[in-house]
Amino acid sequence: MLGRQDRIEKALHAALPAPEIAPARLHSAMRYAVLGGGKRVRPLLAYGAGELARAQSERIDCVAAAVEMIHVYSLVHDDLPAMDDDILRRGKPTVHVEFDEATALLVGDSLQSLAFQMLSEKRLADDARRQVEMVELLARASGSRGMAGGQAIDLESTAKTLAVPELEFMHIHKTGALIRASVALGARCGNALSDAQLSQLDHFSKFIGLAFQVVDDVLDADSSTATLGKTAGKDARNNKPTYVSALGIERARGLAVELRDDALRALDSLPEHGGRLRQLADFIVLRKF
Ligand code: GRG
Repeated sequence: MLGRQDRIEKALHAALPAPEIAPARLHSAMRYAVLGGGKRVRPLLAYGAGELARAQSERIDCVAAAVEMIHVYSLVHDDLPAMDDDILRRGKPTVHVEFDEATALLVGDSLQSLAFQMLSEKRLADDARRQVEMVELLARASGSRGMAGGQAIDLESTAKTLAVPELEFMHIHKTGALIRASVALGARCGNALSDAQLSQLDHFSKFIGLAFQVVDDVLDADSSTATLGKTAGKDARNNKPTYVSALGIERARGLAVELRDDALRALDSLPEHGGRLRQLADFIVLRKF
């Protein structure tokens, strides 16, 4: 039996059009962006939640691939000159550097469409209405009231000082919404969790999503480009408000641990006390890249 990491790679491989299929350059660029890199945190969260809900692995595969595609689309667009203007991602030249800007735009667009195709072409929930809810959930998490909206706030906040509640609002949208959706979608592939347990899972994902961002800010401030596989120290150079600029690095580190502990408490009433999600929470806070 394949482990979760292998299942994710296999599902992504299978879902992406082969590089020789026309338009070959676009398909090659999509595969370049998605395959061979990335921690796959969102797919792993979907597996963790799906396993608690006793979902069939084939169903979780589709959700896991869908959330990773939305994530990669956001990275490819974020790296463009019009946004964060970066040349390195996952240890490789960014898509617009390796290909060109127009191709990078189309890669993002196509990955976003493919994510929704993954959520709708096979049966992922016993109840068809629940599957439509899943499609809606990912649409809301990705759009202007979710990730894209958070990115808009981020772009507007350059050179501003944000207080911690304002930073929280930005990141609940920009980074948190997709992390929350990954857990919610995984859980909805199965039937074993009650509404109360789903709501505990949602609490977990909200807090671990914020912890993820706090750690991202700390790593940007105190890691090297080689370790991160993306340009380090950009937040300070670009005058971006972060948890490190608001709190200092030590308090930001402490906040990440507090958020992780809050997230873990929400798992206590779940089967196996949250199973793999506990280890993922630790990975998110203790990671070095
Ligand atoms: C362009 C619509 C649009 C949104 C962009 C998520 C995002 C919004 C931009 C990414 C830039 C960024 C540094 C966000 C902060 C946290 C984050 C999402 C980091 C990257 O995620 P990881 O660490 O990356 O999971 P890997 O490469 O491991 O998948």
